[in-house]
Amino acid sequence: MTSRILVLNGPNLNLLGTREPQIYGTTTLADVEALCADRAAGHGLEVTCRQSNHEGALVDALHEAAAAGDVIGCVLNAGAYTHTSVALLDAIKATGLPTVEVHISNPHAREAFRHTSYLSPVAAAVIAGAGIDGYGYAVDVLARRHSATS
Ligand code: CA2
Repeated sequence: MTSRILVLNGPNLNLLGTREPQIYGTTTLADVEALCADRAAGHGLEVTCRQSNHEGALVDALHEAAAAGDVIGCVLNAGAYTHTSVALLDAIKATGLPTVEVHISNPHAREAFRHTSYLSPVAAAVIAGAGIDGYGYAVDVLARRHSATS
């Protein structure tokens, strides 16, 4: 069975490529998911991609991935929930799923309320400000980590 990475995107990221291109670029979410699939394939891995605007659905996606048994980690852009969600923090911790936190923009160069991440303390790595490329780097981190531990 081929191991998988969960690529999980949070609120409003379904709008990628259609609004605020000066901040988030012109690449669509489908393009991002294809990028992750290509990158994962280069490591002999597959991806499962999910996006939700609802906090509980994101928590459920993490639980389901951890229960599946073949998911080696999660690439997570939790969007604005990054800055608010104890529930996602707890889900990452509780599932033990290695999670790479990704941000397209650099939240530290933006408004003060974006400078705090509830997720970073439990993330395996944090990649911010690299644009869409950050998703590919996150797949690399999980793949290398998996091959080093298996
Ligand atoms: O830079 C990132 O990737 C963020 O996670 C994006 C979140 C923001 O709340 C975080 O502070 C940083 C917002 C996602 C909104 O996505 C949109 C995409 C296209 C158009 C409008 C919003």
